[in-house]
Order: sequence, then structure tokens, then C-alpha cells
Amino acid sequence: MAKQRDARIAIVGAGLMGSTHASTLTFSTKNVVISHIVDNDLARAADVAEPIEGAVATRALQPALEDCDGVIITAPDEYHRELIEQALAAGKPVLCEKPLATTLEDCLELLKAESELSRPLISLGFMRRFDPGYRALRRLITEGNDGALLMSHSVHRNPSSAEGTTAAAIQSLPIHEFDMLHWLSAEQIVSVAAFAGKRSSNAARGLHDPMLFVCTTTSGVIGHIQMYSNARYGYEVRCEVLCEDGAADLDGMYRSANGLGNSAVAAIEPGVCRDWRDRFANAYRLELQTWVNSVINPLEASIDLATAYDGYAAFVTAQAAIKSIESGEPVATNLAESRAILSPAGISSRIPSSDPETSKR
Ligand code: ISE
Repeated sequence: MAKQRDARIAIVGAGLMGSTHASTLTFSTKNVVISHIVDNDLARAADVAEPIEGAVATRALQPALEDCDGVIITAPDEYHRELIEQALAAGKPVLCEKPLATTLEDCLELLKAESELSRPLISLGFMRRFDPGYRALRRLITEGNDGALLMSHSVHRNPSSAEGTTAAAIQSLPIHEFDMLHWLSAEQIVSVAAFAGKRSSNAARGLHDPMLFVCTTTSGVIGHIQMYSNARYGYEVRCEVLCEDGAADLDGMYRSANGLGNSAVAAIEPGVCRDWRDRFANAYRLELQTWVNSVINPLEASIDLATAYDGYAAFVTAQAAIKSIESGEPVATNLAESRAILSPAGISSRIPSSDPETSKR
């Protein structure tokens, strides 16, 4: 059989995530080559490109877009909309780190731009969807051995905070937890109540830290999220789900009134890490391989890759959480504005593929 041509991928943004993805693609992913590292700071791009055979360091986005099969955006958040639009205009699939964009209007414009294409081209970097532990929890819920999901409890701690304000922290940390609740429950989050409480002396002025979020989904599933971005001791995420007849968590705890389900044992990843890149190294690898596969063969696109809509839904939830902190009241999420834009095909036309952990590599 003829060998599949490798996907040529351009990485836009040569910072922390750009260099992490460059190394994961180079050393841990197959059927891919990095064609360009694009950054306004050419020396920075050259540092990342230098050890990668064939990778060109450049400041020029357009030629890179023309000469690649897909684009990974790891540039600062405020450039996401513009860069995604340029990738779409060039007809290239794009995997963008969260957030989708930095304003609601920009998120909606991107949904609109994508809905006008013949197929969806935007994936969002919610990598936890590929973490073996979260996947085990999700299988437990979807297999239904223990009945319906009722509640989830999650903890998100960073050793220190790059985010100096409450709004920035909400858009950067619990946004992953909002997406996890949406993905684990397969429901929309309809409201958020956020609590600031006693403030840690570790926190910068202008940042409430820690915070607590109580989210409610369409059917009434409650997601309880603790965020602390200055824990000092390390990076840690935890998640426990409670179903009608059982409970399970990311650390492998499983209790059930019905004996063991098929997915009872969660895969265990390291508990406390230096940062999210270590904790989610495996998830990033699986996410990138899945996305690369979808660039090579769009018909194999995985439904587990977060879509532009998922990015928008998480962003809307984060905005509601910010309003709730400011007002002290629960705030309803408003997803209605997307309805006029999205045809059913626009959000669900990805064809499910097999589980990335078990599919042939
Ligand atoms: C960081 O910005 C991320 O995007 C990580 O995924 C998240 O887990 C971490 O807490 C954030 O600081």
C-alpha cells in the first residue's frame, strides 16, 4: 500500500505552547512534519524551528498558510480571531488553543465564518477530552451502568498565576472545567453561581483567589468547581462524578451498587505536576494525533475534538461566571445568539471515529 503523505503543519506562535506542540509533533506523533514556525519575533521562531528538520522560521503568515495542510494557533489570545479567519480564508483546518477569541462578538463572527464553509475547519484545544482518566469517567457515564450523572466535583489548582485579574483567571483556568462539564454531561450549562470568599494572601491585587463555581446543566446536573491559581505546591486537577448508583474519580476511585462496569478503572495520570504540560502530556499527544489524522483524512475527524461551538459555549459560561462574581448573583448563560447562525450541520457534521487510545497508530 502506498505510504500516506505526511501532513505539513504550520505552528503560529512560538511561545510555551508553540514549542510544546512542536516537540510533541516531532517526537511523539506520526504522519506529520512541521513546515513553518511563525512568530513576529523571528529569533524566537528560529529557536523552536532549529532542531526540527525542514521547519522554516518566519514572520510571514500568508506564505506559510499557502504551503501547509493545517495550522496550529498558539499565539496570544487577542490574535486568535484574526489568525483563525486567515486560516479559514486559506481553506486550512485550524487547531487553536483556548479561548476561541476574547469577546463574545468575535466568537460569534467565527461561528458565522465557519458555518459558511462547506465543512467545519475549526478545532479548539480542549485537550482534556483526550485524557485517559476523563475518558474513563465519560465512558462510565455514557455506558449508564450506574444510572444518570447527577453531580460532578472538580478542583483546578495552579502553583502560581500568570493571570493578574479575576476575569483573566476565569477565562483561563475554570474554562476547562466548564468544557468538561459540558462534555461529560453532554448537556449545555444553563447557569453559573460564582463565589469569591476568603482571599488568599498569595494572590495578586485584583485577583480573587480561590474561587468557587456552581454550574447547572439543562437537566439539572450540578458541577461544583474549585479554582485556586496560587497553590504554590504544584499543578493539580481532580474530578469526581456522582451517578445515581455510583461514584468515580480521576484517581481511580470507583464505588458502585451494581458491580464493576466495563470502564470502572480510570487510567491514572500523575497527581501533582509542575504544570499542565506535564499533567496533560498524554492528552496533548492524543489530541494532536487525532487532529493530524483529521487533516490527512477529513472524513476521520473525531467528534472528541472540541469544535468552535464548544469554544463559544465555554466562553459564554466564563462570561456568566465573571458577571456572577461581580453581581453576587447566579447568572444564566445566553447561548441563544448562536442559534441563528448555526445550522444543525454546522455543529454536528463531524463523523465519529474510534477511540484514539485504541485506534491503530
Ligand atoms: C493554562 O493557561 C492552561 O491553558 C492550562 O490548560 C490550564 O490547565 C492552566 O491552569 C492554565 O493556567
